[in-house]
Amino acid sequence: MKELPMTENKNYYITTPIYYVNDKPHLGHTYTTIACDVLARFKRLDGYNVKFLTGTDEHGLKVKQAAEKNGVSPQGFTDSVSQNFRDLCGFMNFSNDDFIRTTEERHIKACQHLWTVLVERGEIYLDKYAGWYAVRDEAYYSEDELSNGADGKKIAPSGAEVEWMEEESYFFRLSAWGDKLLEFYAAHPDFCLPETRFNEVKSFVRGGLKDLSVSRTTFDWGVPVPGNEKHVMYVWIDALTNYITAAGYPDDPDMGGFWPADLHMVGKDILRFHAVYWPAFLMAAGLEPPKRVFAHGWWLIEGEKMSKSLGNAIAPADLVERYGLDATRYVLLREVPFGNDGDFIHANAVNRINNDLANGLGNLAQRTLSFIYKNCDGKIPTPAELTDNDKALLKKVYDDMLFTVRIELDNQRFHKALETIWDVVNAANVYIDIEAPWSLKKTDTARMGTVLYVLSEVIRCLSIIVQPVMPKSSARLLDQLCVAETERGFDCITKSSALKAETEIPQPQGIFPRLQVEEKAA
Ligand code: ME8
Repeated sequence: MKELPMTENKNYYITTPIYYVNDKPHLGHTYTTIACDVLARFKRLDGYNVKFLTGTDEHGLKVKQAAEKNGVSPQGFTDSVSQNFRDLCGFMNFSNDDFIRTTEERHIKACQHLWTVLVERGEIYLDKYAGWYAVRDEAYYSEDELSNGADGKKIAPSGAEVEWMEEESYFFRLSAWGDKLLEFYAAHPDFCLPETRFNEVKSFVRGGLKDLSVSRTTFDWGVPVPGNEKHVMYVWIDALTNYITAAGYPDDPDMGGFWPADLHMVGKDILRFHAVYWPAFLMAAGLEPPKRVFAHGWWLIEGEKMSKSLGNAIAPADLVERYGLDATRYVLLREVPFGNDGDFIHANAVNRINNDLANGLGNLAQRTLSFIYKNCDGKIPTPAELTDNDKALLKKVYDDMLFTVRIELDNQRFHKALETIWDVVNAANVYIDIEAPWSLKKTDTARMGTVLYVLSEVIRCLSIIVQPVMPKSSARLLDQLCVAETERGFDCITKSSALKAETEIPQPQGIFPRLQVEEKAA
């Protein structure tokens, strides 16, 4: 067994963005949370004390306008839409430890405390703001960032319409933090991934930062500014603070040992807020920035970003109904290199499921366990002496697989982690064809027993390591091998936890159904 990297702190704190409640959750939101769920489950199985946070972002003009459009109060509106996101967690089998809403008392208290600290430290001051504001993005843009829309209206780089706004506003002294941010980036070369996006962040900061308007007076659906209730906080200072609220700020100075967060997972659309503004707010308040921000790519539909405003969104429930929950989770993380944009193509999903799950892992388990069930009295056979071929396959499983997957996942390379696991699946399928237990049945039953034992052991370890991605299917596989619940952690991917020979197994059931060809045409 290769040495595990030593970690001084066995806590792991991972967060999703908190999602706007102006509409139903779609595949894009689901994707981010699946990625976090996989990492949270992986770290738990790897012995970490995990805190996995998701939630909803409920303030701001956009939400207020959506509530008005629906003829309900902002609170009534956010209560019902936030519940959709909470329900999604159950439906997608997310293992989040907390679900935060920015309208909760604990959060309002944390925002107001942070604000007060920033004021006391001279980081926030009152002035006047005039500029082009996009309600859809909840952001101001400078004149040179805008283009002209078809009807002569000015358009932000995101495609949102902007309007001229003038208001008294509090400002955060972001301009004073440029050099300190650059120093922080230099000292933490892995702070932001993928690297290309980190480079964009650095050049944005090098270009010079302006002070940031952090309060609004034009609407009241937000956290009141302490001491000046004409103002509510800018939705991003409110939203970003959720990450420390959930860790226990301000009451617990140690934040339960969960700060700085290990990973904020976000889409590339909101990287600047997380990699520039958030670390600046935190440093200004005397708090540490998070350890990493990963900005993944977008799911596109025919080249356009999938989004609620464009009306082209895929509903997660549709995919789950079509492919099953675990297969959906697998496909989303395997199809597109994590970090890149990807077009969701059903025919590719069907191929992926049939090749990797039905023919790959599913077939490996089904043919091995059915063969044992029929030919070995339903008991895991006792192995005889191992050949070099047996040892080579087991070495991959015990020594190399987890070691490599750990490195890939610590860099959020989900596709590479799965590729590593499927290299073992493929090697085991090659092994079974070469060793041909069905022929050994007639010539050498002792050797047949050894081959089947080695295969069962490989399937046991594969089932353990795929748990984060496919929790339900892997649990069924482990049940079929009679692996106890307490023997499913990554510390059991070792020879010393190997299957006990002569264990009686139940009649095997197929785990990954092959999808019908006609679904390809859909
Ligand atoms: O920005 N592909 O919330 P939001 C992949 N409230 N991921 C996508 C996606 C797509 N087509 N569309 C959305 C907000 N996402 C703020 C965040 S955090 C302190 C505040 C995912 O509801 C992706 O993670 O607009 C993106 O960053 C997030 O949803 C935006 O969610």
